[in-house]
Amino acid sequence: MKHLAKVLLLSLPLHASPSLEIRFDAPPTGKDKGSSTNFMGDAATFPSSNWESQAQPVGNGRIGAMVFGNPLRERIQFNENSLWTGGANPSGGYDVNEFGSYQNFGDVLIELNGAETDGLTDFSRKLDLATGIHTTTWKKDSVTYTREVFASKPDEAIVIRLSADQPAKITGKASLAGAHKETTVASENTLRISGSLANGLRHAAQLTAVSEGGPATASNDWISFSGNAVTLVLTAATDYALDPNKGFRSGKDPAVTVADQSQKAATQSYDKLRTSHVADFTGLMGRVTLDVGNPSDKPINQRLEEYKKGAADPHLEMLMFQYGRYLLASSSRGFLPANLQGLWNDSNKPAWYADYHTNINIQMNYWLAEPSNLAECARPLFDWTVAMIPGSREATVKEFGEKTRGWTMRTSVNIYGGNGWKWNLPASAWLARHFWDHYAFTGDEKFLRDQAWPVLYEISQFWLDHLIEKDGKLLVPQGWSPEHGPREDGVAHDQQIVWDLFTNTLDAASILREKSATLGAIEVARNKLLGPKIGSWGQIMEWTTERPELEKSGHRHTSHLYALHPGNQITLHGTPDLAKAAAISLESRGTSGDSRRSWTWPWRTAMWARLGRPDKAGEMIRGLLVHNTLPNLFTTHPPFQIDGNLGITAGVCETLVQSHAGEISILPAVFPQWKDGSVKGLLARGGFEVSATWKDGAIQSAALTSKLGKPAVVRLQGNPSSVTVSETGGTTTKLNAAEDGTFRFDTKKGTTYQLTK
Ligand code: FUC
Repeated sequence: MKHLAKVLLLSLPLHASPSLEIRFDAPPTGKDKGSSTNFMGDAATFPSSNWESQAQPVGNGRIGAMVFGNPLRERIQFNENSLWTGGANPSGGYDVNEFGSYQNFGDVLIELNGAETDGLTDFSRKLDLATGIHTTTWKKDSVTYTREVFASKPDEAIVIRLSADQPAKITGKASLAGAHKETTVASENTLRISGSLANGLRHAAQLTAVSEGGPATASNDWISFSGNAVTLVLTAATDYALDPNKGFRSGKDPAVTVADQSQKAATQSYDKLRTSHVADFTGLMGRVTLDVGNPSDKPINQRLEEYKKGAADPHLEMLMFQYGRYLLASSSRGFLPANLQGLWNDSNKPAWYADYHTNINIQMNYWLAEPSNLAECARPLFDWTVAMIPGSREATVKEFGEKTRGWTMRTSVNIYGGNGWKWNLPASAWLARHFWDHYAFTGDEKFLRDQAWPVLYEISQFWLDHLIEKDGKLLVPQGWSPEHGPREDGVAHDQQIVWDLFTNTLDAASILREKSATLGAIEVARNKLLGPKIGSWGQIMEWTTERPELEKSGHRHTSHLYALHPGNQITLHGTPDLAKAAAISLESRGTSGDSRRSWTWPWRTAMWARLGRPDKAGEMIRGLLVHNTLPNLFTTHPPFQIDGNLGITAGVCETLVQSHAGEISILPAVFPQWKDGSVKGLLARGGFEVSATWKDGAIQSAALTSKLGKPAVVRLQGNPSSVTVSETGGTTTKLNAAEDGTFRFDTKKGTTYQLTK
């Protein structure tokens, strides 16, 4: 017992949970680039400064807003993630009218107390990632004012609250302006907009003001209010349904939907709305704690500037990790998945239409979901993929002939089953990995049978029919190492993805006890696939022919290393020669030019982590912050692209816990700049929750909670020869490492095991 107490003590975090606030101490600066918001009437006097780099996002997975944090003339730009033009796009082109584009919804503008900024002091605006609440505060004439904004999932509304620390100080007005020239209709304390897009998609939004200690009255484009405090409830919806059988329409009038939602939310007290939201949001964010030291007291823009000049700021890197979790939890919950901008978009023609890109971006958006303990946030990816199958199948059959089995996708996909731009043949197989991984992490056999299996099996059939044989090997024909080099047979990227698909399908079949001639054929084909090849300068060959001028060109994609990450055909301990070659290839891409993109650094963070190179992984997160991060910590391609934010969280997960190689590797590549730290709540395949502490970069303790009762195979940083395993409320055992350096022990469901050297 005494021993156990000591072990538990060691496993506690070094500090209390670190702050997760992203704080500025000045209102937004700079000018917007390309915003399509149509400010209306006298709203033109409102500042619209730097949407992509200064405003801060809140979201409930379906509706979201960018909060600028201007004290007296505030702009809150909002979105709903199904507000899309376009449709089935039968031509397969990438024309904005046919393929469509994600749209801006509109703005809420708020003017307070005559908007006289003279004498305003003590300003701050901050987003708290722990609670999902944005707060702006300032002082004027000895009164402290506070504005809070959050997007509530339980109440399906964006809630804005203005209050002061003295009575009768809140006087102002608010407007609701749509981005599609909607007319605002005012009645009582409410403003309404509604309309339909060229494709017939209907949309509506409603803003209701509840004032305390005074009236709130709407007329023309504004609601005027005065009193002690005011709560503004914003609801927004479309008549989209994520269901091809319904023609992607719900049949419900969105004006009725938003009125109902508004009625439900606006009749509750602000405290109640806030309490439900905080309980819901902390339920997600609170699952993982990462502590690498306390923050400096400086505002975020200054910290980032100093970091870019070379200052160390482990807490800033930790914030990037939690920001990715925050952004997924805010953009992907039970409806459409996170698009190229998550769900935040101020333009009616955003870059790449803010669509779903299938050759890295949508996949990277979801790498973090399982390991960073947000499995339910992956649900929208599965639902969207399944809903896109009929449209994608039709496009696939049109391209490959009537007899085609299975389906795949082009590079761009919308929300109506519409595929656009060039074919990306391994797209569907890459998405299938996510279905498999959800099972691998959760052990959910029902999901494996009902949802993952049909996807894996059908896409495997597509590939059985499409491989060609050359010199006794099976090759993917006419592939492309995205978006690099020529189309030809046997491109490494495609070979590796098809290997991954076949392997996962066979593993799924054995769990589900499926047997068939097709499965036999898949096994034969998998074993005949041309595998990764090492080239003349020690690299993984990207094509079957060497093309050093391309391989060393610094291209952004690292597609030929799919087998290293997210795949697992190449592993550090399982295939050391290929791992060495992968390191040479990765190094040869360099870190300048095209290698500096939102999503390049996260992928390379994950890859270096899998290669057991904390030094290199640490350089990658630094590169992301130095070259591709904006002051509000959005990552930029440019422009803003969310894959970098969501991806870096996955990259960090790989430095702390890996589970892709049949073992749980704990602290395999902790950034050297994170000297002392602790992590709690990451997930590993096989149903384990993992925590660990380290000091001077060296592991101190680790803990594993077994959710499924499966045997544990654990590798600890530094490969100690023995370890003490203490079962909570049970026995303590000393274990010696197996020949491969791992520790193996049986676990009981729901039990925690403390590991100490
Ligand atoms: C892929 C990438 C680009 C960009 C675009 C949205 O095509 O090659 O870099 O991220 O998606």
